[in-house]
Amino acid sequence: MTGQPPSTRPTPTTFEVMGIVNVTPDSFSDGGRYLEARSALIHALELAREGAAILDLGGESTRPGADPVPADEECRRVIPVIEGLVAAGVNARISVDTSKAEVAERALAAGATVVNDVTALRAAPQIAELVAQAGAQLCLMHMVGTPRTMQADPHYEDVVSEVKRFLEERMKFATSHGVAEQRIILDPGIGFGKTVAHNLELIRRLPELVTLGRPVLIGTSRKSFLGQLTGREVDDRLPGTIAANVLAYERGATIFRVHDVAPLVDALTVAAATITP
Ligand code: HH2
Repeated sequence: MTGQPPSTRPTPTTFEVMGIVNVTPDSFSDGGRYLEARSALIHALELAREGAAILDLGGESTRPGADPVPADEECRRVIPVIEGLVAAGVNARISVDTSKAEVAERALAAGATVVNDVTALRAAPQIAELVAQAGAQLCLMHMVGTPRTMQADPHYEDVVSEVKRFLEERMKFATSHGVAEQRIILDPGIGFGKTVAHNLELIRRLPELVTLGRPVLIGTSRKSFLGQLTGREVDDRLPGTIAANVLAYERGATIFRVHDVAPLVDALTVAAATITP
């Protein structure tokens, strides 16, 4: 996509791109495409070649209204992909996007070193101990309600301070259950129980979340607020995705969860060189 082999790129030191690998039949933008483990594995390896520092494998969709998936089925989807990535010696950290202890445990045993929990340990607090034992990283994300209910009339007095308080409290919970603070990543949860105005305000005031002292991850890729702003369908939201991520980078986010890795690596490389010569 970029016409440049990864070896010729400057090594980015100030940002990490997290490539999304959805092994689900119903994800909002690429559901079904990578359901089969082999095609998910090929896709994940391609994202690593494009410069993804982290590969985020998800076996359950978190789109608004999505149906829950049993742990066994989630494992059946993601574990073979993790095993394949490890066997291939992939040059990226493997993250599992799950809120279930059983899935986290099996993923960590198979070689994942990051657990991305969109419930921030509220669905399965035992994930804290599993992460602590494995010495893995843990992403704690803000969400109001559950994926089934989260977009029903979200309301905040002040979205940024409420998200900040929530993340601070979940970080305390995680560290009091053994997770090392330096292994925690924080995420405001763009699109999870938020209106367009809430999402934009969170990006605009991101420096307030950066003061929590942990890396901030941002997930805007192809999301519906970009569609509402631009009128674009899900497959035509890359320019909006890039704009939102570059601005989030400028405001202190350092990890960017995206479907389109190569264009984001380019955009953030230019942004980084511009900000820090
Ligand atoms: N967004 C989605 C899923 N997981 N995890 C974090 N930490 N931050 C996010 O913003 C985030 C996330 C939703 O996007 P996607 O994976 O493309 O869709 P789906 O959940 O429908 O599979």
